[in-house]
Amino acid sequence: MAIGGDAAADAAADSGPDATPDAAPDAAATPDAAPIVCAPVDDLVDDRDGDCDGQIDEGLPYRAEQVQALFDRQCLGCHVGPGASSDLRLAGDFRDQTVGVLSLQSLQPLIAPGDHEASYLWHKLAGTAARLNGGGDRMPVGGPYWDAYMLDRLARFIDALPR
Ligand SMILES: [Ca+2]
Repeated sequence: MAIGGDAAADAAADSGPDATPDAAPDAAATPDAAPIVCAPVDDLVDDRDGDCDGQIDEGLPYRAEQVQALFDRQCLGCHVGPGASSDLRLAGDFRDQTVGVLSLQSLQPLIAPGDHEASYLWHKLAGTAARLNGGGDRMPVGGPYWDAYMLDRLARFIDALPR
């Protein structure tokens, strides 16, 4: 029977001399692999996780194009074109439509250059819009929401904008 034959073959393979020593060649190969070099700190905005902690360029400001790429991916479902939600458009260069521009929800600047705490857009992403007399849903609506690492990088970008 085929079933019996397979079982016998499996048993032979499991108990054969090659069953267990397979790990040895992999272990021997490890020293030849390219070494992973982790710096003590991730202190360059280079889009790499320089200190191997799972976060890219943490503690450093986003570049404008990185913010735009996030907005393009997460916000343009609603914030684009003539019918844009809250009359906020984020396509193209978001800075043209946010820096020093008042939010219709709170009449606070969407981005107050040099001051993320006064920036309504930052609070909408952080879920703290009520602090600036705003409200509505945390953005992006339905999530995934920006985590503390991303919010910190956006805060640093805003804080670095000339007042
Ligand atoms: Ca890192």
